[in-house]
Amino acid sequence: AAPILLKDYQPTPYLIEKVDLDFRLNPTHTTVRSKLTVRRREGAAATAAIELDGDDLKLDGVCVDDIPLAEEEYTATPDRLMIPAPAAERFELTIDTSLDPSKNTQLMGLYVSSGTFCTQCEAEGFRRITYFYDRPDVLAPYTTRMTANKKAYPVLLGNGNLVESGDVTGTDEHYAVWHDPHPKPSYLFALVAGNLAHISTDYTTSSGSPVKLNIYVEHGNETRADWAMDSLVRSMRWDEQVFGREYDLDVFNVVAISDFNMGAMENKGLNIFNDKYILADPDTASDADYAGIESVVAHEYFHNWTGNRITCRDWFQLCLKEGLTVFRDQEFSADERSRPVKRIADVQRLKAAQFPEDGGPLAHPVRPEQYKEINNFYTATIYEKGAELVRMIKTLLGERGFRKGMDLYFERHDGEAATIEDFIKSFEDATGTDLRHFMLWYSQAGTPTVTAEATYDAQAQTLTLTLSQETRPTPNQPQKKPLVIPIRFGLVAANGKDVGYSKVEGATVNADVLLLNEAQQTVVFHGISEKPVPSLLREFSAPVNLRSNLSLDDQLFLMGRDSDPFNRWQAAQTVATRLLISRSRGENLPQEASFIDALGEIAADTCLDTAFRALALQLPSEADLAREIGENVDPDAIGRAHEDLRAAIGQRLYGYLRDLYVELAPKDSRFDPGASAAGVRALRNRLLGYLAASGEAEGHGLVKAHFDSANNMTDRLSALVLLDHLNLPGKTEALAAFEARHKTDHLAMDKWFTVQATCPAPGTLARVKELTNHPAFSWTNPNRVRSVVGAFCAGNQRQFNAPDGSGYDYLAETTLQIDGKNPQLAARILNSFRSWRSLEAGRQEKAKAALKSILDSGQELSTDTKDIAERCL
Ligand code: BAL
Ligand code: ZN
Repeated sequence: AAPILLKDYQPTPYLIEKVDLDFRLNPTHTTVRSKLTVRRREGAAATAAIELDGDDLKLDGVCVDDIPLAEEEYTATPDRLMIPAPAAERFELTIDTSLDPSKNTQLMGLYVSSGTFCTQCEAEGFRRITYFYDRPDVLAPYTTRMTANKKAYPVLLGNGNLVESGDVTGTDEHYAVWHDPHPKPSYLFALVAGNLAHISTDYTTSSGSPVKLNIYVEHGNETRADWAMDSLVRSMRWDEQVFGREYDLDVFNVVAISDFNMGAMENKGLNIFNDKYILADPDTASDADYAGIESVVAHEYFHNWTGNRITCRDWFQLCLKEGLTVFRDQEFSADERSRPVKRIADVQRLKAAQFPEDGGPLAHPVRPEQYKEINNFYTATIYEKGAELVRMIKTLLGERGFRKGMDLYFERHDGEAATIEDFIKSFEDATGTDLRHFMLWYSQAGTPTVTAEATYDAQAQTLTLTLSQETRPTPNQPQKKPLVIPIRFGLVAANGKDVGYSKVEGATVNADVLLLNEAQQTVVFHGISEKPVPSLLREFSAPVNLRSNLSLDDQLFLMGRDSDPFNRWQAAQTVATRLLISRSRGENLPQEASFIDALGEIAADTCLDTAFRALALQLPSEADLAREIGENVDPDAIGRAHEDLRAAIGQRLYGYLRDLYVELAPKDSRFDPGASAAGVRALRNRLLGYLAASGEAEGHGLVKAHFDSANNMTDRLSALVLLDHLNLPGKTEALAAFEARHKTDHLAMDKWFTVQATCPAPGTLARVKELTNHPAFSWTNPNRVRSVVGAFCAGNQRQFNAPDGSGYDYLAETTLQIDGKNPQLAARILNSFRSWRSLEAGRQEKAKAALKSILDSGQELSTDTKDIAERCL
């Protein structure tokens, strides 16, 4: 199929003024009557056809102004309904369709999950319910009537406010009518019908409007929704305080569903969540889960303004809502927790998920210019890099300028479907700043590499920074231009303080932000009386790779002394990366002992946030190292180097880390999910990791004791990973104990699956295949598939990349197996091939053959899977 192009955008010839939907819900035979008030757009030709999208639809009838159309008056296929030239300028179009939600395994449109009817319409799921202009620029108010069996489906939820409900006399059915007054595109439509329990809270907005907040879960899970509710209330307050945005309906409903392709969905007034991002209690959810719930609940809530009230003109603008909303949820979590720790976590995620995408065959701009399958563009580039661009705008304009720009954006575009140009123009107009050059970040793919060389001239008292930038070619973009790169910096003196300077030449510098906007710039700082160590890209002020001529000793200095916590962490990562890469090549660098001692100092530094200490003690992952090496990668050599350095750290610091581990033991058994208590658990588990890696029998014993005494999932899971991945005594009993404890809880069992699927030891693939026969596993549940197959392919560098190609063949086979049922899920796991070209030649050949086998299988592929396989090759 031909790709869809941004430059081809055309508004529809007709507008939809009003949508009235009537659902008669039945698992195998649901009928939908859609009444649309249609008006020809001003300026559109009177002869213009109305052409609506469908997907796999069965049409039962079509009327114009209540008069059935004769067959020759329209054409209908499962994917399209066309009325050649409607006679009137304004008319009511009634469309009847029927569906079998029980057979909907794609989890797009209307489907049934554990007996509950639910919907997923973004991006193009509404067209699987009824024929419609299923595109984000057609906005209308919706009224939804639902009728269903009262006993099986006592809860009936729709968008907006409930206007009417009652029993259908003489039947065992009841009905509810919901009205959403805010015009919205079809992708924000939702309904839920099921037998669900709920928890409620009364919220009052800062201007005094009451809102009922409800979270719906399966019966018995009510208390596990408390943290999500707490997160929701805090998010609502934060958006009022930080962005001046209030909620706008009488009720806000959230529903947890167990079969869900995405993390969650921001449908207007009726958010639907993957239950992984709602359910939490200390026994089944880790600290990472608590943090994840907090940020996803906030993210979906924040979409109410950035996504719903102001939506996207077309799917090319997806980052307009996603990048911006990720930025907003990151800021929320930073305010609720530790800002530097949150920034480090966000950068880790960006580098782990987005940098490899940007450096491989799936690279695309933050605002793509073409796509074949929009589902494949819910990517780390749109989301995480998109958020980085918003962050850079804030860095360039400052706090006040940023807020002024956001206010203007809300004022100008509320109720509209907007573009990136509209967004940027709001900042330009609000602050008088020219952001034309900045727009290149939206259209140019690839991660720039910034190179910095510092030279100090003692006599002239100058520090010269020679900066350059380069972005490698990406698919369809052979030539790259220089970008505007804000580099936050400090020049660190021996005492750890930033030195001042009298003047600077060669770049615009605003406070501590230097602008690199050419391919090369030489920047001279004058009046510098002692040789400083430049600390560049503080707070990770731009999504770039930084290479500098700082020595390992300079980096060790920054690791211990930089006033910017992010760069202290980054310096530790840079040193560890160099040590590990050298080890993977068979060399040990002399600075290793100093590095390990510096880690020991950070571990014990009680002036630092405990969560920060835990992060600073974490070595770059094997995947991080593969990305840094970039070509001819041998995952086994990296894995060995990683194991060896962890063992070296454990051995050199053993007694010291053990004492600290004991000292940090919890004083009582109460569980506190807050950031500070989670930070202590993170540090203690990190220390345990080194004690385990040391090879000391005592350390191994501590791991088993940690597992046995754990009163929360974070500790239990950390110990289980060590027992399993290091093959420590007690591993088999621990795996069995975990399984016995959690066998009825699918989310906890996902963790048990993932621990085993990510074990770096040989034999894991056979174990993965066995796990897919476990009673708790299901090929139709996306969370289960991701916890086994996804975890193995994306989270097990050594075994997925086994030199015999067995991991690649397994991914190809499972992709084909899943594709017929759930194309989105199949395409998503197939993304694990995205870095195959950076591997050594033998593995490259095997990966390429596996990818080709998907295209040559003879099986009819979904557009989702075909698109990823073709682009990867
Ligand atoms: N809009 C899809 C789910 C999310 O990003 O919130
Ligand atoms: Zn989102």
